[in-house]
Amino acid sequence: MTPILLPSVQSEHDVSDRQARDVDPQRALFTRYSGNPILSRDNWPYPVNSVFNAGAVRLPDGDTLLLCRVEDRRGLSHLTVARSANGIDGWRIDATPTFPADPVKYPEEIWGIEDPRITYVPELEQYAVAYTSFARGGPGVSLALTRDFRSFERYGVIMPPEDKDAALLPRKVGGYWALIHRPMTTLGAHMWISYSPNLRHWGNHRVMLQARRGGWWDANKIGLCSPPIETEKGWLVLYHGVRQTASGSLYRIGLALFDLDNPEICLQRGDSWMFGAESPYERGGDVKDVVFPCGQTIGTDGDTIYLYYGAGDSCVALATGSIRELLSWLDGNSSAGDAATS
Ligand code: BMA
Repeated sequence: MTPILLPSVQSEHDVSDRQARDVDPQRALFTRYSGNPILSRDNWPYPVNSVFNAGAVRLPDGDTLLLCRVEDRRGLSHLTVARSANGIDGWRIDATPTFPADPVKYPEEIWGIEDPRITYVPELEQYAVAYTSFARGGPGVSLALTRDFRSFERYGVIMPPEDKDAALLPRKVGGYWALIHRPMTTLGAHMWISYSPNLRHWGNHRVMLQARRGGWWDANKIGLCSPPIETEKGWLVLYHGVRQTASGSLYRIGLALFDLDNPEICLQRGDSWMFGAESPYERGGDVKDVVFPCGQTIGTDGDTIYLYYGAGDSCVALATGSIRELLSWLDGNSSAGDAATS
């Protein structure tokens, strides 16, 4: 295995060097793992077309669990668990689909389920998995709870089509559960937040972050990537922006920071994207020029982000970054929230 920068091997000197570094807008904020991609159909224990867009969580026993979107050879997706002791290699993959679509009981899943985002919810002592359920009406948001990623309690569709890119916040805000999601409306493809007393009935829907317009990298469509990261400065949100070009869509990743107590308030939004398709496995694949993170874990130092992302809609790749560096980059490269919506 090629070494990757792990928090345990960093010295105090390294840390102070990083703090002292100037904020350079061209500096790469994420470092790709040199052994990428970490998972693809070649690793899979049964025949599939592709493995990508995985939710991620660090389990109490220290294992990293990826809940991978697996597209079968009909073109329909299901979710399968892969576990690893170091989150990098040695993946143990369930022999059969862990969480298949169940279109008999849940007709909204007739064309499969996609793009899970996992949130551990301490109050419930369970993981909440928000995923895309795909049927004739288009993609919608469904929710399931699990303690062990073996049995799942389905809540069914919680946001009707057309909606996707959803994750639950890990705790209640103002006494209500909060869900970030991306409905398609006549206003455009913006990120919204909605609230619920019981995870079943949702209301108080508000726009949280708008796609920009015109020539911006995140004009046309935006959507949540991995679940928000709670920091002292606010909810740190990675979001994807889509730029339509003559040769297709470019999916790239930007950053925004939202108020901890009122996540509808955008405190900062990066002007430029900070992670885009560069490597062959990102620029090629079934869908070219796509990086699509659905999950991350945080290292034992509380700062290192292990970002798991789908590359080219074909495989899962890993990149590492630093929460502190992302926050400091936002300080030097962002507009105030309001200025960012034009
Ligand atoms: C989005 C989602 C993702 C996919 C991406 C690029 O709309 O459907 O699942 O990775 O497009 O194709």
